Amino acid sequence: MIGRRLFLASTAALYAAAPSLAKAFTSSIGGTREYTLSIGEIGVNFTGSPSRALAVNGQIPGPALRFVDGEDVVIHVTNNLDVMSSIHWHGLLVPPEMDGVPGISFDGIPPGETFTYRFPIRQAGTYWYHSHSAYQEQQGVYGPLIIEPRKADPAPFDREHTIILSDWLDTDPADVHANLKSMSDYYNYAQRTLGDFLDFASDEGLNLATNERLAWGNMRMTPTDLSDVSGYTFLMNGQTNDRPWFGEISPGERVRLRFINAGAMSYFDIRIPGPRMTVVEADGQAVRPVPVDEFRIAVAETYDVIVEPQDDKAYQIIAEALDRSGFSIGQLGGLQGAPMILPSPRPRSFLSMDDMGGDHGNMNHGGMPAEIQIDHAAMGHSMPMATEMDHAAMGHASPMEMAAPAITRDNEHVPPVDAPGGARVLTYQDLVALEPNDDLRVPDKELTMTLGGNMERYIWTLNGDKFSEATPIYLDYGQRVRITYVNETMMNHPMHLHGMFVELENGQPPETRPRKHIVNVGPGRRYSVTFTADEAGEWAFHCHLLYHMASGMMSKVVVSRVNAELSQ
Ligand SMILES: *[C@@H]1O[C@H](CO)[C@@H](O)[C@H](O)[C@H]1NC(C)=O
Ligand SMILES: CC(=O)N[C@H]1CO[C@H](CO)[C@@H](O)[C@@H]1O
Ligand SMILES: [Cu+2]
Repeated sequence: MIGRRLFLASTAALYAAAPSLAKAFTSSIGGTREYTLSIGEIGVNFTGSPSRALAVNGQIPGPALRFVDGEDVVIHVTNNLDVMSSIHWHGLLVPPEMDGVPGISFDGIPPGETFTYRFPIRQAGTYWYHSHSAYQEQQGVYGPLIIEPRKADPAPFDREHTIILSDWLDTDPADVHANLKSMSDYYNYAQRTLGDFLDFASDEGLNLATNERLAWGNMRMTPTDLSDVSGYTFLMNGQTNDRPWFGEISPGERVRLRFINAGAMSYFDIRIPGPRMTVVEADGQAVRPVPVDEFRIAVAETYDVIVEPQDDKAYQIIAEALDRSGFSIGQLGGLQGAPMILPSPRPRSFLSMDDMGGDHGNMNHGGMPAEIQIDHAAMGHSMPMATEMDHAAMGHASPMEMAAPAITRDNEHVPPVDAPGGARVLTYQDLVALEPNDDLRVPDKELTMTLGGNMERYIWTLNGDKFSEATPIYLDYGQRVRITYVNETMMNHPMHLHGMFVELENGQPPETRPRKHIVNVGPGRRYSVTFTADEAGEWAFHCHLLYHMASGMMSKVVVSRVNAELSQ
């Protein structure tokens, strides 16, 4: 067993373990690893009707790029489109001019031209890359990027698979965005009105306070606004459920699964009925192992888990969209193509005011998270469809499937719950950095970022401004900074600061706060992060929901050794 573990015995063994990289791999000479990528258009058929997509080296996802910590990187990216393009290395610590954001890092890659990225690798873990131009990420320009540590991996494994999830629409994303702007609930198929919700709440005896009703009204949103774009086909490693992705394993192996959410707008709840998953890495950073039955992956996050399936059979990897509009299914082990029973959708959850942080205890009866409770209520009364589906599930799903209860809730500031059925769901509070943080200074600069929006007009803002109108945020080099996100909307926003990791204030002592590149800020919540502004340059700072970013939810952070006074 030990002999087969990928302890980084040699880079040759490492690269042999990932066959798909042959295509992009050029050479590694004297500690420099070189890749050649090209962005072009391809034909696809994800939905049963042919459509056009954009791809890296002719494939979706693009080729897996693999590096070893400490290597120098040279990546030539050729743009074969007739519009500007770019590649951003998501989660990588790079010089600002190599970060790949047009208008901030560089001018972009013009049609027919090649841009060569050069930077040293100074980290390890699971990351990814994607276009930062227009809607190209939604159209297929993304791929995994894996960096092996120089020393033994803190979470050793016998075999690994990278699982990159994404969401696909045949509709041109520019049309999707135009539709969102003209009628924001166009894509919200399960639309309910505020009135419906209040009727439902009163039928259920939920005692909504007057100010709570006002809050719903002020947000101009309905309780089912879980996601604003729906109708997606979900992909796992570029494959649909008709021909699910297959990962080979042998019973008893320690298998590392590197999950990447490359979706433009979709969050997924991930479970593997059978073996318990142990989370060992979040956003590329090693964490103290956390055993879970399920975890939610926000847009652009990555999580590595270890599973040790004991039986020689087919296991299902189930990634269920947060809005319950569909799944992406994969197969782990067994005979490839073994017939699978598809899971039944779990009930859609209402957003409750409890999800919005703050003390709304009057909705919480019986000590259960309110959302779960509302789910049960919904199954009984006002969601006959869901009830039917659930009875169907009870009748036909495999015992494994039944083991996973319908639990949906936000992933922060909620105590870890052993949900009905004993399922354990990962929360941000469970994340503990394996390597201690070295800067323990108290922040000397405090920023509040208000996440705002108007769903009726589909405008999304940071501190009330659209990107085009926003003043950059100026930080002193070396400064300790706290950002408090205040979410005044009913949507999740996966906030992404380029260039630096931030430490989540998740209840851990400062030394062991987890470092992340994405911070999911739940509907109506407040969440603080701390970081050291130790990467000089101009950095993009935005919500990673593609249509939110494209609608203005973006800003620029400037870290410099001078000019701290400009920030006021
Ligand atoms: C697209 O896929 C569907 C279903 O798999 C198939 O019936 C159809 O022929 C395909 N179309 C093309 C043009 O390949
Ligand atoms: C809609 C809503 O509840 N928004 C809240 C967001 O968070 C801030 C600060 O906690 C509250 O003041 C808002 O009311
Ligand atoms: Cu957003």
